Amino acid sequence: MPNVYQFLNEERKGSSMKISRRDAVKLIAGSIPAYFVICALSLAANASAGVDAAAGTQENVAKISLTLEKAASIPVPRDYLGFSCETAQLADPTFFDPENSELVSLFKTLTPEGILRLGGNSSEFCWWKTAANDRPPELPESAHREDNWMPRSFTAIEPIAVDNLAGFLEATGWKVIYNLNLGTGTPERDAEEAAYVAKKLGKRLLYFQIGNEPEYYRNDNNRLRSRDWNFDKYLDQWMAIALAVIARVPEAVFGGPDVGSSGQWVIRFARQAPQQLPGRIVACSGHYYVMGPPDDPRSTVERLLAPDPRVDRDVPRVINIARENNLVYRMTEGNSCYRGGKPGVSDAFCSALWGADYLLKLASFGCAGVNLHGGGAKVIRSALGGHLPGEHLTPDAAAIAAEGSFYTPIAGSREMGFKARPIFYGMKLAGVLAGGRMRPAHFDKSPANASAFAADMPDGSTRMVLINKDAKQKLEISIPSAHDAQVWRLQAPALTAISGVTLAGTEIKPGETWQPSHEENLVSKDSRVQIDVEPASGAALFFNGNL
Ligand code: BDP
Repeated sequence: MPNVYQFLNEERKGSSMKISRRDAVKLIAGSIPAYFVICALSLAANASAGVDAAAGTQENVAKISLTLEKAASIPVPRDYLGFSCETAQLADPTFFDPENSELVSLFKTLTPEGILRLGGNSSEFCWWKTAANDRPPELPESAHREDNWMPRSFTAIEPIAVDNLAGFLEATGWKVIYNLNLGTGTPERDAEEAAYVAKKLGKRLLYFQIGNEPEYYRNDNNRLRSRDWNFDKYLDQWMAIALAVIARVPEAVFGGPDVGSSGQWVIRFARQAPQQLPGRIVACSGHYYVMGPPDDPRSTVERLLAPDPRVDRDVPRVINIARENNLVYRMTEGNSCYRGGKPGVSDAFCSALWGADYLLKLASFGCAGVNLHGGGAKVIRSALGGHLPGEHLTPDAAAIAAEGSFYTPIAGSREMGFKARPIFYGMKLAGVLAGGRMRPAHFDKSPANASAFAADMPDGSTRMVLINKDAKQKLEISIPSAHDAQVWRLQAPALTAISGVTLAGTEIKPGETWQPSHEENLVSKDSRVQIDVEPASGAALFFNGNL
């Protein structure tokens, strides 16, 4: 079979920068050639139908019309949205706890049926502790190295954390994807943990995964395995743990390989794992960060919002590979900028527009769901070997980090209270299409940096999400519709605003039921509706019927 799916590995050869392998992968994973940014900017200029260059006015308006394809196609699962958190978050059993009412309410506000994925680097350094005299495994030599970006110590997870997690999931209506430890785990210990988790969580356990970003184990800043680590060795070790888990949990099912970026590993996993364990593999999974690290000057607002050809090219391929093997594909981890996110970008309103667009683009490709990574700065810092490079970048960065990692959708703690960061709003906007079937939407001309997604909903109505990522260009969009529509706006004072974000006029607050306070009504005239979408804003349209 020709290698149609090269993903990153070919490109990596072209990198001449002196950086570690994992950095190389992540940099490439995030690199959008300047060429594309320039294209986007010039498209912006060209599509500005309203710019009156001769008169020299500043008005920048694109008048465009939108068409919807007739047939609804790809379903968007109701549990499409999700968060990803470090397993080490379970070290505090009062975090995912039904008594943690603010967190419960924020999860419910995002969606009544989400998926929490527990994993990340820390999952490789968590150990299952059931008795006071249990001792952690021996720390690998690599954990003492300064150049290592993996945890430096072990974190104990105790059964009480899983008991509370069960209550938390019950209270929120969510399910969990639970990563077991491959890096430093053993079949016996993992099976013991899995047995307890499966028994306590029951139907709220979606599936287990084994290992986090396993293709990086041989890299200099990881070193969980030696240089000769490869997929065959991985699959052998993965199987040994899976079989031990199955022996204790007869109904256990799995997702994998939860790679950082290697498409090749996804392909091999999709083909080989189900052959060895028929009926046990239910999902393929991987991660995606747009850019990073935060101290790379190329990690910018502009780049986050620019078209991302890598997503367009690679994600459909990986979803098809999964599908060919009767599996779904879930993006189990990722966000705007790896290594904890970047202040002023990952925590700013631009991330909301990126997030809504990214989530819906992946849905339109047939992705089963997306989990955006986050959590407290302390947990993320220790998952990164004690580093959080973003916290020294701006004068306010340390104060922001005191509330949460820069990319986290939910910041805070039980002591200080929780809050929804801007990206949470983008996720919620995307969520209006969950449960529907996507209808491909096309603009008649390419506006600067905008997108439109639509879905037919189970009640027979059509919904649409419009996202204008351009900072200057307003869109005047004409949509064929015999039905009126209600509109929710996603707005903020600026792309870089870290507060003042509203959806349908309302801020999302923990402990309060979020409700739209400002719904506009679009009236259909001559079988069309017109909507203006301001620069740097989004909108959800709820039509009163099927388009
Ligand atoms: C991912 C790891 C996660 C980190 C994240 C990051 O799985 O634990 O927190 O990178 O770099 O690769 O922020």
